[in-house]
Amino acid sequence: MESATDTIAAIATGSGKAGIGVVRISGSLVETIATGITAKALMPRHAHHLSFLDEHGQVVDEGIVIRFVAPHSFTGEDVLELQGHGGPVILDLLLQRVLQLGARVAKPGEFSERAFHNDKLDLAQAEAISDLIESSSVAAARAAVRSMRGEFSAHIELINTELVALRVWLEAAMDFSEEEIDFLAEPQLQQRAVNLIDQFGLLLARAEQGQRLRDGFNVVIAGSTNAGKSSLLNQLAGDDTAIVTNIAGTTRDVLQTDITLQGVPIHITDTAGIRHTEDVVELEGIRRATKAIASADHVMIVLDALTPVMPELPELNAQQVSVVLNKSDLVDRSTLDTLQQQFNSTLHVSAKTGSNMDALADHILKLAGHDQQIEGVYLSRRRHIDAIEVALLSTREAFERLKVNTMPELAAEELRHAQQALEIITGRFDTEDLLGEIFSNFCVGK
Ligand SMILES: Nc1nc2c(ncn2[C@@H]2O[C@H](COP(=O)(O)OP(=O)(O)OP(=O)(O)O)[C@@H](O)[C@H]2O)c(=O)[nH]1
Ligand SMILES: [Mg+2]
Repeated sequence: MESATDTIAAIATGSGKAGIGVVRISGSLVETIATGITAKALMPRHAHHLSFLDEHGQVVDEGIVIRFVAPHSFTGEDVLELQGHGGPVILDLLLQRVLQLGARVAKPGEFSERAFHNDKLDLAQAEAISDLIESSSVAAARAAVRSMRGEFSAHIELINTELVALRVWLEAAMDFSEEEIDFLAEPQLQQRAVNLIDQFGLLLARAEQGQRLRDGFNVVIAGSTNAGKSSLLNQLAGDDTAIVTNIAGTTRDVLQTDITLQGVPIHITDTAGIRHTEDVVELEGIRRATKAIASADHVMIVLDALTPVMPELPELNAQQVSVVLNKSDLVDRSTLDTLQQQFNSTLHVSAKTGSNMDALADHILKLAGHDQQIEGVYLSRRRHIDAIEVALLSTREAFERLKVNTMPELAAEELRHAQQALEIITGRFDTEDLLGEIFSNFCVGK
């Protein structure tokens, strides 16, 4: 295993040509490398405009050099930033020179991983850096910044502090009391229990909203042939992604397109129309459609308002399905109303005229659980939500036990369990096996 103090280097700016490119170096050899490249003594945290020299003293490039001295740097180690010209060849030359002076190429996310190990940021903050770089909408970027700056972690910490305080109180009460105590009879404790569950609710709402902004929502459009599924996909995407014809059975492949609605990435999948057929290609299309339906977050069944036929779909629960009537331009209002009732349809649209598409977008956002009213969203990952849910469940369990006054030691244990679940998010507890997976998904130089 490499020592944590070996020196790593990477081109920290994106590939391709740009005005400026940065080579970043972190580790114990920073001072040697800085001297080797600039032949100057560098004042920490000062921008020096200098020549970058190769091993023969020839100028490779010139630019700004900044040296950070441990622990006052991003990684918490000695760090050097060489800001040269942003061409791939020149940056590679500079990197090679740095490697020659003893550094090795950094692995993806290794700078952030070092920052985590040196307590410069916790795991949720480190993940937020990667999510900020990857964010696909303004809303996602804003939420990522919030998490990166530690607001998500601070909220977790607030809850954790209360969990610890409750545990301490409980343990002390158990130790010092001879007779049975009615824990929740303590009015103050009852209020604290309510507040804590409220805080959990707020944390979960903000994190779930953030997870949607990060991971998006998968909608599969399904229905009988010719209902207008591909036309609807095209309307939503605003282009001609899918082939549309009046021949039933046009779509055979599963076709996915990504759109963004109010900052939420929506992955929309168009599928082959479902009907009885002998056509081998079409049958394969229907098999693929069925597979896509099974893995969807939501299945939007499209019905042709003129000839509505409910397709035969695999078993799905009611929350996962909604019915949209298409071709509203072909039937009158009262027919639409009747059909809406008959098929329990949420809304009607016309993929041809574009009528009611705003309502469809709202409908999808609602299905995705997007709530514009939620403020202070934290960009989060599935693992965060899972951990919060586990912690909330344990906390509820603890209060239930106290309510019926059985085995307060088990309630204390539940609270400890809740605390540990939350600490997995910030990386304070038992995350060794997670770290490799998390940091390897970062880009190089971060
Ligand atoms: N009048 C009208 N025609 C529509 C509307 N939506 C789709 N169509 C027409 O209906 C026909 C079928 O449309 P598609 O989008 O290919 O239907 P589909 O459900 O994808 O069909 P398959 O891929 O065969 O399952 C085409 O001729 C479309 O132009 C609509 O809202 N109004
Ligand atoms: Mg189609």
